[in-house]
Amino acid sequence: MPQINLTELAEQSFGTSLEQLDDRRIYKLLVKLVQERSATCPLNNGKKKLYYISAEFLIGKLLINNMIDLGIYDEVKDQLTAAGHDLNKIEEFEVEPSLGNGGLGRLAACFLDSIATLGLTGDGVGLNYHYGLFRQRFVDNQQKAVPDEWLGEQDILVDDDHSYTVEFGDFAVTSKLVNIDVPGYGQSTKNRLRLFDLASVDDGLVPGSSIDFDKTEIAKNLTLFLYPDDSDEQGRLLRIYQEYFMVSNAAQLLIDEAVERGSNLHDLADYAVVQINDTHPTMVIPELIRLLTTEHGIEFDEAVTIVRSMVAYTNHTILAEALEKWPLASLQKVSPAIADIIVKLDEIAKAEHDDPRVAIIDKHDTVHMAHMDIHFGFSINGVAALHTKILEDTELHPFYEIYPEKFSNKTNGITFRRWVHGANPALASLLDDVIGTDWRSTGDLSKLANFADDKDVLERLAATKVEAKAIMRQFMALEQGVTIPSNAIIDVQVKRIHEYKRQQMLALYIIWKYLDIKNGNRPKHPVTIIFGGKAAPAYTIAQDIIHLILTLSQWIANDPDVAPYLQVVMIENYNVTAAERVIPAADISEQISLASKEASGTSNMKFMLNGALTLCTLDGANVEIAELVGDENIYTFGASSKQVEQLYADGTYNAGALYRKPGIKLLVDFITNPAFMATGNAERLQRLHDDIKGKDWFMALLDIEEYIQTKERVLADYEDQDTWMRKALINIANAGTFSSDRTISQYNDEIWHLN
Ligand code: C3B
Repeated sequence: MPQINLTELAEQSFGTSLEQLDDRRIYKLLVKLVQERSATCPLNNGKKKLYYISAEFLIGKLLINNMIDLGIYDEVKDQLTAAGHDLNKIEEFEVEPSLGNGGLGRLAACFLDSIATLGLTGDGVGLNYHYGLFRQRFVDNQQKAVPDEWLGEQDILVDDDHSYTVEFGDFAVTSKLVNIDVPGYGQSTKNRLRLFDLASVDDGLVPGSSIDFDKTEIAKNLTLFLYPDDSDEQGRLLRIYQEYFMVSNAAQLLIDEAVERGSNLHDLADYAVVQINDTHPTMVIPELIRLLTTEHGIEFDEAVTIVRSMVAYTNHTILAEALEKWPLASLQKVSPAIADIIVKLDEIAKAEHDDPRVAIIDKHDTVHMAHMDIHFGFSINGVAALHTKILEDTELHPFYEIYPEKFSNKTNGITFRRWVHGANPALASLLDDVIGTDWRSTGDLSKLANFADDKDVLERLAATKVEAKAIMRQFMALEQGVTIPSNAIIDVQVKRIHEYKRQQMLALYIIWKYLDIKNGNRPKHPVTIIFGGKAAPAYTIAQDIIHLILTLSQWIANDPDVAPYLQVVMIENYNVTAAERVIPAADISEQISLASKEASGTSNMKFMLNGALTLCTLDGANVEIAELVGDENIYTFGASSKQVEQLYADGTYNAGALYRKPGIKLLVDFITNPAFMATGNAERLQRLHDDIKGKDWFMALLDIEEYIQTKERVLADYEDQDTWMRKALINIANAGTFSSDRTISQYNDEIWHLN
């Protein structure tokens, strides 16, 4: 690759010196540079190709990431710095794509990066949502969801001339395809993210400020939003239409490309493997069978055999709400042909296994999508050791008895290119200095452990935290006008808002801490508790939790006795960009889900990698983090997943009894104390209060006391900075396991078998 000379490029493109160029034009210059470099990379072109189909790809901004992967980042950064420019400011001109929601989508994005980095032939396939999930605004301390208009200004989509017809029950639509290049780190080749769109889409269906739209106009609305509201029948149907549209396009593309590479379709499994990311893409199974039989003349039985050897499924949750079940009648409406094939697959499964627990179609004519994946895929994996064990022993046990060989664990991972190299340059260069640069491609950070008692290294590590905090504080000041004290302990919980993740438990801790400070117990360092996350618009209690957090934030900020010591901040419209600013700055990583409910978590890995200490229940991948770093370098608390499962099984959990303990009642009742309620929305606060007191389905009150004690221990430990930084260093040194390169190698060696 030719060397970069930004000075020359500035002169050529704009006739001015690099020093004189404004940030917007530098941004344009860099976009063009990356596009040109990326365009010259040939596609990976192995015989067998992976199709990673996912409803979400939470890819984040791409400019810096792509410069890293193309190997020009350091050079560009140095030249810009020398000319007096700041890459962070330049990046502000990039719009973050809105193609994902949470961990599932971010995982898919990390995986694409690692697949390309390992030189494997594999594309992501999804949809091009014009207004994304939604953009989160805070109005009157409540979440307001507005359309996220990211498409207008993006520079990353490249048109592709593939276009397909997708036939629904009573009409057909035409697709168009756009691609996003995915270069691999240290590779001269690339893969792509393929995003299907609707040729007849009509953006005008969405009125500027609201995410409501006519859900019946399928031929116009199919690719407007990710996860459109499914609280009514029309919304549920729309989701099925979207899913079928996504997989029909994916299957047609896969077959076309396999034929191009020489497949006669009887040998399709030698040319393609499909990873089904959660149940949303499940209909790819009947769709591939349909295409092979009706369009390509293959017998039904053979088509089933082919598909059975090329489709694998990842389960990302045990929450019933996310394990999709659709009424057969709805599937019939969307695609009678697909519904017919599902009925046949159900008959085959029933003939093979006469057990209603594993039926695809149950006695209410409901189709269990995950069941289809397991019977007709060759692999099913969970995303952390504990999660996979729960699938095998409990949630999917009847399937495990039938197909033990199909089950495996693939603990999630994160790409270090984005989450250290890009997000935390100070830490990246410290690592380079101390252990050499190999970690960037191997993910091996273990040598850092040799420096656990090296005072100089520990001091430099502490300095990287100070630097990351300064960047985060600047970001929060700019974006939200919040001033965060430079000496504050940064305590962070960022993730989708959900009762099982228990943001409400952290809110109860905040109330406890507030009262404690009111009682005169002033912390040595101020504590800033940062939340970030969106709540599904139809999920009322999650909205109520956001409201409680925002109301507490305001209440505390207005109390001069407490404000100097405690601050609550909620990031508006939390996304990948915000994550890149806040995670490197964190001292404490909050991973406090009810044990057994968080399949894995991936922010836990990002925090650990960036030197935050984890405060957690033994849930998801926290269990593996705890094993790696040892008890003295992590803070665990709370009921175990076994205890929790038992409580659910016995039906003996009694929120009311716990609520009546005086110490707990004080905290819960704070939510409805009249003065506090008067500053917020009484209906929301009352409903949340009543829910915690009377139901508390995710058992915040079970763990709250131990949580408070543990957190106080964490805060006290922070005061001994030498020991704290040593713990941070041990965490970083052990984070290598969670490189998504490791995860993807395992997927490839054990499931995909790409060469
Ligand atoms: C998430 C889970 O909640 C996380 O525990 C897990 O780390 C990630 O997936 C990735 O495996 N998840 C999600 O974001 N959306 C879903 N619908 C289901 C799971």
